[in-house]
Amino acid sequence: MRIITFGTFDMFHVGHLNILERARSMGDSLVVGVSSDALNFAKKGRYPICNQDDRMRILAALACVDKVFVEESLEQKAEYIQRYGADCLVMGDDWSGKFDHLNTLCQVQYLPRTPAISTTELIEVVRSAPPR
Ligand code: C2G
Repeated sequence: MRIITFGTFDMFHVGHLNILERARSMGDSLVVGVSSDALNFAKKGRYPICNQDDRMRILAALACVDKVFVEESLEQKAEYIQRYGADCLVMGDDWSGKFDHLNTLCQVQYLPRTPAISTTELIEVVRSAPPR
């Protein structure tokens, strides 16, 4: 069973690792679509802290990840699922219901997010740290 998931994975943290390890444990291989810098800019009006090449290198180095590719558009998930022969799409439950229409192509599973950690909070913590 081949699992596919998508994300930005900026400032890689344990919430990211948890969902990737859980996704991998649901099948035999895990393919990860990493959202491009341009996609992030279009969606959030800012670039990620870490660029897409670095984000992809970090993901590719993980034992639970078998393949990494660039996600150029949020609307191309059906194409990516078919291109990589995925049997199951896994996303965190902040995306709950958003990809249900893809269940004609593969299973769609939403896993609970890891509480109390996010890239946004990490950026806030670093920003508000007093100067040494
Ligand atoms: N995540 C999690 N727990 C957290 C933070 C994130 O389980 N505390 C999960 C998210 O639910 C997501 C994955 O980690 O499934 C990647 O999160 P982000 O980098 O925030 O990805 P996002 O910008 O939501 O994805 O097609 C989706 C796009 O690529 C954007």
